[in-house]
Parts: sequence; structure tokens; C-alpha cells
Amino acid sequence: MERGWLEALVQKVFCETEGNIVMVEKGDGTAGKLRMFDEPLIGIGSADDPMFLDYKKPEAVGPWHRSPKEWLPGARTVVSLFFPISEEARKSNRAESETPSLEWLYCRIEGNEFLRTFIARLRDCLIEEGYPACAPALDERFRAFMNQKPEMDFDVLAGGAATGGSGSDAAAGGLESGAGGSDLTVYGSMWSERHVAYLCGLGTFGLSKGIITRKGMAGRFASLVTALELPADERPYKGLYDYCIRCGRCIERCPVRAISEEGKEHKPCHDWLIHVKKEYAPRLGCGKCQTAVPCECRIP
Ligand code: B12
Ligand code: SF4
Ligand code: SF4
Repeated sequence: MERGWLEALVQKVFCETEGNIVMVEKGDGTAGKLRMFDEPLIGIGSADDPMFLDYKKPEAVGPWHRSPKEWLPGARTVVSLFFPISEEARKSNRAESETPSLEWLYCRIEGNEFLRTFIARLRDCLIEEGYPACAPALDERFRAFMNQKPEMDFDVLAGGAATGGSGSDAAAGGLESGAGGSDLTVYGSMWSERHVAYLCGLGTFGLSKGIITRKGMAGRFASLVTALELPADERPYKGLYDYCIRCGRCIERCPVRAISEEGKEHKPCHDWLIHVKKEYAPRLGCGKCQTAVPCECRIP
């Protein structure tokens, strides 16, 4: 099978999946239509890429990060997709220095729902064509950790092989991060979309920790693993941060100073998102570090 076949399938599913256009209800009682995402960029990686083993190291993601064959025995290919946030939604979030725009919040919540529907359909289309597939983010084994202790059935700090583990729910939080020993708590997940995107050649990390793609950083990722065999894309970079020019604009943009020249702290960012949710529930989001910055919609 060729890459062109997958590209055509992605485009078809993207156009046919409902939910990318939403009505944004403004506080003044008016409502306006918003197209949340542009067509996705596609990156293809090999399920056997040795970098997946590196991701199990504590300094990368951690031993709870599952490799493609742990999601789907027989996996050959990993497909990572970057959905750029539309100009309209990006523009709306550029203006304010602190409050996230309503359009941005819709892209985070309704947008996430759209992407879950999209990736489920893409997975099902591949299965119908005879290629087993799994979208880790939708898998019942998937867990994200928000300042939580990963509950694994092996010793995390001993670096044991990641073979399962019950994990914990992403909604909780509140513990101190960075602790050693058995109190280790992390921000992370069993399948990091950004690390998968990096491996699939879609882009590199930035100082603010988002991935900068050739359509910039303002956007969201989705991915799947499949038994369909396709040639992997070449990674057009060598270093983790190659696309970041270290201009420091994201440092200035962050309302809670979570970013510095040394990198980014997840806790103040997470606390800010919880604060935003108090006002805008059921929505949350921020993304100031991804808008009005040189890496917003291109490689700077
Ligand atoms: C947990 C989480 C959070 C946490 C912690 C963030 C984090 N960086 O981990 C909080 C709540 C703070 C958060 C906030 C936001 N998030 Co968030 N979040 C996630 C989630 C669920 C898991 C992330 C994860 O697994 N992290 C793992 C840890 C290890 O990552 P890390 O510390 O950054 O990784 C470093 C190390 O690995 C190090 N490293 C060391 N050695 C090595 C070796 C190798 C080989 C490599 C590659 C790396 C490496 O380099 C990395 C970068 O410095 C993902 C969804 C998913 N399943 O992936 C979304 C996700 C990362 N979030 C996303 C977004 C958009 C946001 C927000 C903008 C919220 C919003 N929508 O308004 C903010 C932005 C914050 C920021 N500046 O990055 C997007 C990112 C899009 C992008 N362009 O990159 C994701 C991918 C969701 C999605 N489906 O698109 N998020
Ligand atoms: S704003 Fe500048 S420093 Fe921050 S991630 Fe983008 S390019 Fe890097
Ligand atoms: S790091 Fe977090 S709090 Fe700071 S601008 Fe980015 S999303 Fe907002």
C-alpha cells in the first residue's frame, strides 16, 4: 500500500466527520460559526523505531509509555496527525494577554471531541480495509497523569519493562511533582502524542514544550498504530529543539510565568488551566504560549 492511499483516506475522513464547525455562544447572547481545524499534516513512523524504547526512560517519558506493539500486537506503522487551529481561532487568542478566547476554549473541548470522532473513524476504516488498528488515546488501557503517581504493576524507578499497569485517572491531581522514590508523581501519559509526532517527523519541541510543526505549534495531535505497512517518513531534524529559535516570546506570553529560559514547569500551567475552568466550565484552555509567537503557524 502507498502513502497516497492513506493521505486520501485521511482527507476523506476529515471532510466527512461532523463537528469541526461549531456555534460559539458569546456572553452577549449572540453566536457565531467557527471552523476549528485546518486539514491535518501527516507523519508516518515505524512501529519498530528504537526511539520508542528511549521513551520508556525516566528522562524521556517513563516506563509507563507503551510501544506500538504493546497497543497492537502486529503493529507495523504509526500515523501521527497534526490539526492546525484555524486562523480565526488563533487570531482571537492573540489579542488578550491573559484570558483565553472563547474560540480557543471551543478548540480545546469541542475540538478534542471532534478529533476523537475523527481518529475513531479513521481506525475503523483501516480495520474495514483489513488492517488492524488501534488509537491509543481511545483505548481503555490509556491513562494520562496530571501530577499523579503512575500506578503500575512494576517498579517504575527500577525501570522495569512496561507491560500493562492499571494507571490512574487524569482528572485528579494536587500532589507535589518531581518527588523521588515511591512518591514520584508526573505529568505525562502512556502515549505521548508529542513524542510520537517527533518520531514521525512532524516537528520538534519548542522552549514552551509544544511541538513546532511546519504549520506551527497552535494545533492538536491525534494518532494511531496499524498493521498496515508503509515506509516511514524521514525526520528532517536531528535535535529535540531544532525548530525553536529561543526568542523567549512564549516566556512573555505566559500569564503565570510557567516558562523560563530553562524550560517549562507543568504545575503552574496546570493550576492556571484549573483556574480558567472555574470560570468557563465545562471548557478550559489557555494556549497564550502558542499564539502571537513566531512559531504560532510556521517554523520560525
Ligand atoms: C499531561 C498533559 C498536559 C499537562 C502537562 C504538559 C506536558 N508537557 O506534559 C498540562 C496540564 C500542563 C498541559 C497543558 C497544555 N496542553 Co497538554 N497534554 C498533556 C497530555 C495529556 C500528556 C502529555 C505527556 O504525555 N507528557 C509527557 C512528558 C514527559 O512530556 P515533557 O516533559 O514535555 O517531555 C520532555 C522530555 O521527554 C524531554 N526529553 C528528555 N529526553 C528525551 C529523549 C527523547 C528521545 C525525546 C523525544 C524527549 C526527551 O523532552 C521533552 C520536551 O522538553 C497530552 C496528550 C497526549 N496523550 O500526549 C496533551 C498535549 C501535550 N497538550 C496539548 C496542549 C495544546 C496543551 C495546552 C496548550 C492547553 C490548551 N489546549 O490550551 C497547554 C500547553 C502547555 C505547554 N506549554 O506545553 C497538546 C500539544 C500540542 C502541541 N502543539 O504540542 C497535546 C499533545 C494534546 C493533543 N492531543 O494535541 N498538558
Ligand atoms: S516562542 Fe520562541 S522560544 Fe518560545 S517555543 Fe516559539 S520559537 Fe521557541
Ligand atoms: S505554559 Fe500553560 S499557562 Fe503558560 S501560556 Fe502556555 S498554556 Fe498558558
